[in-house]
Amino acid sequence: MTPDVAAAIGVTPFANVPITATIVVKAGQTYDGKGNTIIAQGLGDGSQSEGQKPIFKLENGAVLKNVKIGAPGCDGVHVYGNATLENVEWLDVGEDAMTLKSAGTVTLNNCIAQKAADKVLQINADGTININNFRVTTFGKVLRTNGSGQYNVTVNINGGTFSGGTNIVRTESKNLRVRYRNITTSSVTKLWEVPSASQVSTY
Ligand code: ADA
Ligand code: CA
Ligand code: CA
Ligand code: CA
Repeated sequence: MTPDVAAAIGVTPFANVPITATIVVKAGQTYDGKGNTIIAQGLGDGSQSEGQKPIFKLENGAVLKNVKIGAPGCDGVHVYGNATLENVEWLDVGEDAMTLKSAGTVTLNNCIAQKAADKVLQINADGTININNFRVTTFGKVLRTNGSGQYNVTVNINGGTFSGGTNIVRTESKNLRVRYRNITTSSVTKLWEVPSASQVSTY
């Protein structure tokens, strides 16, 4: 909708919001993007090079909602501790979409991620990742723990559509558990790339 049409019918149009620095959501605070699209400048090119800056940094207990992250996706959303991401859409995932940087519980509700050259959720700490109704199209791994790290991770997936990718979960950790239900997949090479099949169950 163009701004003039929006004004004529009395609604606020969605907008592109340019940023030149990471948006920090302080501990316990909520950032409501109101459906707008963040366009980063100077934080990275959205390629697979490491060291790009995040679009959002979520401190412990932060909530990020109703926001689209446009290209370049840079290093996505960094989470320190607990966080909730709700109705967040990555239009073109950059190096990765979300990274758990320090131990916590992260809940993703009704999120969408598209065009991830490799990883979507990068897990670099112990944690619980609750994934509720996640739609991911074109990816390498939806969730990947860092390297050979033996992170203690619980992944609960309740509802999801995953299409065009290699794995939903790839880990080297024997201390990761996945529970899932209500998922639809198409063109995913191997759903669970984990040390032992016993780490994965439905519920
Ligand atoms: C790669 C890299 C790690 C870390 C990770 C990430 O796996 O080897 O050191 O940077 O990406 O968090 O994107
Ligand atoms: Ca990486
Ligand atoms: Ca991409
Ligand atoms: Ca990264």
